[in-house]
Amino acid sequence: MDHLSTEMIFDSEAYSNDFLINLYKSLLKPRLIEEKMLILLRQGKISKWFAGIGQEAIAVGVTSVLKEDEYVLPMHRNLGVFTSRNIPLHRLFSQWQGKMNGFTKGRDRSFHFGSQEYKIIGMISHLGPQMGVANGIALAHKLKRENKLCAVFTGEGGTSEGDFHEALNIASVWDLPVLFCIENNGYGLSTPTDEQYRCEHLADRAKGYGMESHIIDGNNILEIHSKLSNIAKEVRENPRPVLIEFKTFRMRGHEEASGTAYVPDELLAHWQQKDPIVRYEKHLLDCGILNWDWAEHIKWEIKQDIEAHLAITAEDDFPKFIETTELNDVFQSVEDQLFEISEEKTELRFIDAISDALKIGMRKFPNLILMGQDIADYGGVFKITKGFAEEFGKERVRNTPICESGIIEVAAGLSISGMKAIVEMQFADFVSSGFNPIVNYLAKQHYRWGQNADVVIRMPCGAGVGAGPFHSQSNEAWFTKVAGLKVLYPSNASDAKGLLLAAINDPNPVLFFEHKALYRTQKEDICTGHYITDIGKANIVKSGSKLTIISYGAALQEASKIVEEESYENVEIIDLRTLQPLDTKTILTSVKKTGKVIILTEDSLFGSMASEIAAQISENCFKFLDAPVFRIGSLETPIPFNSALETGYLPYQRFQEKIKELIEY
Ligand SMILES: Cc1ncc(C[n+]2csc(CCOP(=O)(O)OP(=O)(O)O)c2C)c(N)n1
Repeated sequence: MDHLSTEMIFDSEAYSNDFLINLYKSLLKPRLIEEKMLILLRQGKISKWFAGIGQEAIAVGVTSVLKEDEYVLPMHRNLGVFTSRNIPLHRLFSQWQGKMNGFTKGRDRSFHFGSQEYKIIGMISHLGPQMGVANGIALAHKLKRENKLCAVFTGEGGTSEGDFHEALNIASVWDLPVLFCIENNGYGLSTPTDEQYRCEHLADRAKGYGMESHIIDGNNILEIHSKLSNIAKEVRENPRPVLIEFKTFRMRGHEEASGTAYVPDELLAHWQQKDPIVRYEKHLLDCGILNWDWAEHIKWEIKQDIEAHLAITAEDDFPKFIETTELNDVFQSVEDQLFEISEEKTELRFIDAISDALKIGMRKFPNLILMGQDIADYGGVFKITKGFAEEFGKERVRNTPICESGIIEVAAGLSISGMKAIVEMQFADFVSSGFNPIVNYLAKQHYRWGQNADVVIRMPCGAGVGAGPFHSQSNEAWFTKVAGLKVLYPSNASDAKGLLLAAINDPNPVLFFEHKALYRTQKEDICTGHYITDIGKANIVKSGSKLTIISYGAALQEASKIVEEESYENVEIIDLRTLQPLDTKTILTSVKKTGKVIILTEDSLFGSMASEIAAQISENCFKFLDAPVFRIGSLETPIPFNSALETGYLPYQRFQEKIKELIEY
């Protein structure tokens, strides 16, 4: 059917009257709630509203073909998903008003929440990540042999984001059971479809990903239900992704305040005639399945229900600000694990220690999945996972396409499904292509709605190996300032193993920095078997009372070498090991004792860990200081390739000069 035709044919013969009436009720509910919300918006009782009026059939129709224990990942116009899952309305109202009985304790607005109870995983504002997260959930279904699928929504605007393309590609390569549902409603904010994409139908894109697709009239609830029921059944039996483009229209402004002045009147008038509820209601009336009095009664009942639930919400409390509660909810608490610490030791290089930790983690947690480029048979570019595919199988040791964002989103989805994930960045530099899901999805999830993100991201990083601007960065400070991420950066083989095992054990998102120059230069006798190095605890490598050196990673080793070579005595050296959460106590105690401090980082100085630590010392140790706080870092340039340039870029020459100056100060 031409999607601009107003003709709408309902084929209701296959359905019982009860089913058809229930579907009518399910369609009406979000419409009547929205009409009420528009009134509350004008009264200033809710702050924003993204209307889905005219698009209800899609959310209601998609949810109606899913089983109750199958996840659905809706967007900002999909109230029908929430009402179809029978969430008590007062909880939704509380959520929208920022009250305690919502789903986020007033921490996030509108539909930005998830609920394991109702198997709904709500969006983050950035739209696209939803699709990759759906892949993770679907992957968990596949790995657990559950014969389930999940459905995820996007607008046509969201399909222009890289996340869409990465998600479809991954889903196709991995045969993941996901229904990708595009609601093509004509406009992305004010942008019409011809400024958004150039293919005739978005469904046509599926071919490029080797995927099945369908175009469905998004305003015809029965067409949606009948076509999707069949597709869903087939996908459960034969897991694979399917792209569905629903043709529909956004009848109101992007959000209420923005209006529809840019939409031609005739277009609105045309789609008004295709209203999914009015047309379906007319069909039921024409067939004698419904009569006017009954229809009016149904509407009255729903309105009564809405009012009753609004009254409950009126009694609900707004959150009170309690600093410790806010801070404590950023991370899920970590359960202590009991290990049999082995007395036995064996010499391992830094790189082998990491490999050992990964292997132990994989053996201990059968629900742990490794993902990364070339990590399976090839063993990764540093060969850290060599032999893993044979021992653990390729379902758990997964080669990925080159799509950092999409894979980190998969990791988020696995965690939502109760699994654990480690993602290997081929080089830490490439994390910039996966930045959004780390800082906005993984980091904020526990604070927002109490769901942990059990993901470790391994980051082979660092300069000094002649690898130039894109294979050498020490980019830990990109992440240390994001609440909700733990950041680890070991300097030796023993800590590398213990911290990586701690990261695997920790149910929160952890960035694990591995300096490449340490891989084969650091080796020591370390405990065999399972042990943990506590996250958040610095290590005093050398005690002294004259001066404190604070560093981490490869820079720590360089600092120690210089102290030894120059025979500096009575110097205290602190290895931070964990950058976030920072062991401030150890730092301040040392500086109060020595009165002199120099902080060395391989990162360039501006906005670095060194700068943050210097600020904390100035604020807390002012009275104890006998000299200015010295910060030494790399130059404020990209990292050069040529070795003379790289040596000049790195901070060690300047460190040697500055430490002398500080000793003599
Ligand atoms: C990454 C990102 N860029 C921009 C925005 C601002 N924004 C929010 S919704 C929206 C339009 C989305 O259009 P579409 O995906 O078609 O969904 P619709 O609103 O039409 O349902 C825009 C531009 C955003 N939330 N996230």
